[in-house]
Amino acid sequence: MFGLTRVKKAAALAAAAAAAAATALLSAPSAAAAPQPIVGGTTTTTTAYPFVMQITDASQNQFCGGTLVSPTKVVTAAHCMVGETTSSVRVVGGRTYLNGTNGTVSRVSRIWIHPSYTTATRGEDVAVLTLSTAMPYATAKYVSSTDTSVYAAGTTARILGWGTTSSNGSSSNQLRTATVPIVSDSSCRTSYGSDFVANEMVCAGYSSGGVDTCQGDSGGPLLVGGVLAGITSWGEGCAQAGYPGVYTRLTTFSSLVTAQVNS
Ligand code: 4AZ
Repeated sequence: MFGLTRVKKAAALAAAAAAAAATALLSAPSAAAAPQPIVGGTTTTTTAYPFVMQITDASQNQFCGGTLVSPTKVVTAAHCMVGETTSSVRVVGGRTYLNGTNGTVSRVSRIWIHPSYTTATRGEDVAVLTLSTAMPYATAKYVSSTDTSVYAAGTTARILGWGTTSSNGSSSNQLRTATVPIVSDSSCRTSYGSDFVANEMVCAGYSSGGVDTCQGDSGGPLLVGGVLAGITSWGEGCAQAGYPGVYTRLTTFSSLVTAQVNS
């Protein structure tokens, strides 16, 4: 079994004891690992990507990302919602910086978690939040069930988030983005063995590593051609050579998401 970093970077992580306990369970970075930029790309803004939402606790501490797909519906990862309730989470739109106070804060009136979800490595890592307050931001399109060509190996995908910029590092105050190539299912199976479930997941990253999502990016978007095609889910560490990031394969869940968006 791999030491998979797939905990959400909860505000609880700030609690030293909890962090220490969690760290012990997570993948140990190789000795003297160089800083591994997630999203090794560049800073960006919610003006450029208005559908990228912060998922926060009630004190507006970000712990996951999400994607606005209708004014009142946000797609995120199921693993981000474990232990959460409609009163414990908020969705914040239009806020580029973690320490900002601008944008729109909404409460959540309903949390739908895929009914078969157990753990990220089993798949079904998808959730849909219903917002109490409509977001005044442009929404993202998401793939339909037949759009499977977006996962052709080598296709350029875009990742976004406020997650840590190295394994067990600190979060980025500013939203970041990078592009990574989609990895073939066979190659991802070689990396992850039976934890990689091809009809539920898709991998993206360079074989040499260096660019990836990381803790706190979970739930956020993987875009192909500007369309939501994946949800940041899990991986062995962050940006490690031979271990691409693993994303929820949204085509598989597209109809279920649509049912939630229309409900
Ligand atoms: C996380 O814990 C996480 N390198 C997200 C993505 C990846 C690893 C961990 C992929 O939120």
